[in-house]
Amino acid sequence: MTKPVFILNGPNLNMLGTRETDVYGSQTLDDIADLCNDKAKTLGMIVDFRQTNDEGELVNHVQEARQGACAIILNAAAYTHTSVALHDALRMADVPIIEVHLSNVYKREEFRHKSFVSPVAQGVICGFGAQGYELALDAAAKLI
Ligand code: CA2
Repeated sequence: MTKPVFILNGPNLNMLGTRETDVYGSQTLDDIADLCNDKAKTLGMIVDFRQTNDEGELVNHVQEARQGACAIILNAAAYTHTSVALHDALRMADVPIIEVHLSNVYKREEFRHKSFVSPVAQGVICGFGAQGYELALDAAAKLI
């Protein structure tokens, strides 16, 4: 059976659409999950869409992807900028990794310019809002 693409979302992304809509857009995370499922169908892919506020759980999801996924699309949110544990897990993942951010982190505070994900990612998509997830699925389809 074909393995799914894991789409992993980090802390506070469950709050999307409720505040800071000027930065992150008005779509909820459920809306983005629907968008990803629709896009995946057009590409003949299956998506396993997850969100956690817990760093350890995010690491567990990345470890699970090693056997259980064909690629990882990752918006690690704030853990992008802080997590060596996540970086180490991603180094071991052995599947293509595409980093996504809704906002253009390079137009924002300097602490958002550092990513522990980018050095182990195939590529980075940021600043295109929810569409970034669709672009990442296009990229994943080409990579696998
Ligand atoms: O732009 C992105 O996708 C980010 O990964 C979002 C993170 C931020 O820490 C990264 O620097 C860039 C924050 C996600 C928090 O989401 C919220 C949603 C609604 C209200 C408040 C925060």
